[in-house]
Amino acid sequence: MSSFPDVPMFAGVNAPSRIEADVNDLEVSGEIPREIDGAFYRVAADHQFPPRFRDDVPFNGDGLVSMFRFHHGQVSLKSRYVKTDRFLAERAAGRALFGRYRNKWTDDPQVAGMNRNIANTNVLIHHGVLLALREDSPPVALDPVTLETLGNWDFHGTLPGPTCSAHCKIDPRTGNLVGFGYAAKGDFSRDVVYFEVSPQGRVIHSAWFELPYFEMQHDCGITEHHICFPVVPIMGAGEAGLKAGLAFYGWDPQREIYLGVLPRFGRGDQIRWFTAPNQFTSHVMNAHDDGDRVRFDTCVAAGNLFPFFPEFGKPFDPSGAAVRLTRWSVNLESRASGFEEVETLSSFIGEFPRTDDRYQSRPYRHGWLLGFTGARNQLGHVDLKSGETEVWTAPQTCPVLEPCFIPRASDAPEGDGWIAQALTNSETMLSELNLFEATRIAAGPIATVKVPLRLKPAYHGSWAEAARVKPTGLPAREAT
Ligand code: V55
Ligand code: FE
Repeated sequence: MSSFPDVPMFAGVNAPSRIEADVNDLEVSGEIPREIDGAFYRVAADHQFPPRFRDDVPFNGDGLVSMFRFHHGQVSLKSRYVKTDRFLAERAAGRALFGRYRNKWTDDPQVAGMNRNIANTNVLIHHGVLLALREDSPPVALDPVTLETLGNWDFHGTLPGPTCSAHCKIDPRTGNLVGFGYAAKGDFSRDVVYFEVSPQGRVIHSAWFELPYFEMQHDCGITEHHICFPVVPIMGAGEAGLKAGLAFYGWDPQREIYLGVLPRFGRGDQIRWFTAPNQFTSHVMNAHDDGDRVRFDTCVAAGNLFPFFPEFGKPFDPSGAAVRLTRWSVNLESRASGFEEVETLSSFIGEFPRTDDRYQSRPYRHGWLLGFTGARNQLGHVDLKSGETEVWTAPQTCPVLEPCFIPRASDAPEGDGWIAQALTNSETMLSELNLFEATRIAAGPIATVKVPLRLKPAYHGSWAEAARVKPTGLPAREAT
């Protein structure tokens, strides 16, 4: 093995970890409530091999899934790489074969035409399989107990396009997985296909439409009756740009933005586009119907939050990076082309928004976010009823990671439960999982699970109660 390049993306708490671990009964300070029974899954981009290009973006690391399994007041840790086609090809070769982020022209010719998926952005259970998701590819299925890779997953042959968003939602009323794929007729195509996957794991409805322009369609919001698509100008380089060495995406600080609202189970030509001046959003907290209005809650900044996707040909401009939870309201009855109302819901500067996911698509009261200022060592809890935001500040100057809500019981009221939240302690360089009373985070963690290794910072994850942490019975893919 050669060494990883000496660049910030692989330095300090971001250094590669690459560890597939099985640690039974982790050490805990404080007490894990005995009622917590289930698994917190998360996925990090953790390069198996040094990249072929030292200036590549962090999104291009191999998906490494970890599971914190809670049972009877104890916690164990398991972590496994997603054994994608790409991971297995590189393992067999003993080196990186695939080149830059979403740029097949920078690959070793021996992998031409091969699936480039690295399954590194989100993990969630649906229809009894743990789906490792990445927006440029179909899902990869893992066993929820062993984390062994079962293979590429196309919902029993019903996935309508070549891609599936990492931010599929689970509708708490129906149990459907509500998803979409963009770049659905090839990279840089404006085509999107929205789909609903039943609890039986098959696509039961799909609808195609075109974006106003090609951009990174990273997330969506669902209401009971609509699916909403925020369109902001994280523009594509195009094939010629990729061949000329540009990054896949670049920010446009001028272009207008849109919110697309499509009736669920509707046709693509029923999408309604509302527009607003240039601004940035990436991750969606929640959305809900309110009579003729759709309320769409997302983290909004004046400018770009992706330092590695600056305006093409220019250095990153951090001046518009203050990001706040914001409600966009649109009126489906009016013929107006703009947003009806824009409301900042909290002054807390935060991203990676999460809810009590039993309240996705519904009116809701509680949300949690990560602090998104310099040190990134804060967690915020927004109470939309009282209008207050409480904040917990980590003792170390280290990036905290996306919070995840664990309900106290399946029928507990909204917000009654805990927040699980991982970080890497920058003094010990070991990771920890903190557990908070979800609506009393300022009081600090009630328990800290000590991880005897350093986990690479994850992107996204989810909670599954014990009844869903079951083996699939499907055979695992052979590792080479
Ligand atoms: C994001 C993450 C990705 C990606 C595109 O957080 C967008 C946003 C981890 O990969 O490919
Ligand atoms: Fe994301």
